[in-house]
Amino acid sequence: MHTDAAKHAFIAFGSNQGERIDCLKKALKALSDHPDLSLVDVSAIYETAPVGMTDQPSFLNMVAVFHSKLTAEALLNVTQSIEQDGGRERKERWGPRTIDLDILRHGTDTVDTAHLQIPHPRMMERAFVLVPLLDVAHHDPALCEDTLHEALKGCADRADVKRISDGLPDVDA
Ligand code: PH2
Ligand code: MG
Ligand code: MG
Repeated sequence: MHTDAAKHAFIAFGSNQGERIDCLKKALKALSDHPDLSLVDVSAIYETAPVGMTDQPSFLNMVAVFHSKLTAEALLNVTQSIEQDGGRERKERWGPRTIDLDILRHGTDTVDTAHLQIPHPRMMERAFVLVPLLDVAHHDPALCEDTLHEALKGCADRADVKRISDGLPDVDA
């Protein structure tokens, strides 16, 4: 299902299994190729220490912004099918994964159902989300960068987020 007014969709990417860069690339391309999504910008890529379940490999994290003509629910279906195509197996909550795609924001939508919460309920508590989000936050005037910086000060993982590359510009690769 799709609507005509495009919204800014902010999607957080995470990978800590397999060829992590390739997993990010493949998911970015799949989202960009969707007829109702168009890529606006990507953050840099960050290597981050695992949060929550700490006994697992380090992650690569980034955030991408799209113009979305989908509904939030339809976007969730798209991200979940890309996660499945990326070989993700849901074994344990917060465990290792080839690709995790989390919808952070979708325009000014608020959604609170059993399987989808937007804005993402934990986004302000995690430096591995906030640091890449700050790279692209200027695309949405409703996202206040001062608020993000303030939230970042309270994140226990803020020292464990290291910029490793300027992003994945070559979506067609
Ligand atoms: N995702 C999680 C749990 N912990 N830690 C890091 N560093 N990066 C993640 O993307 C991540 C995590 C659950 O989705
Ligand atoms: Mg996640
Ligand atoms: Mg997820």
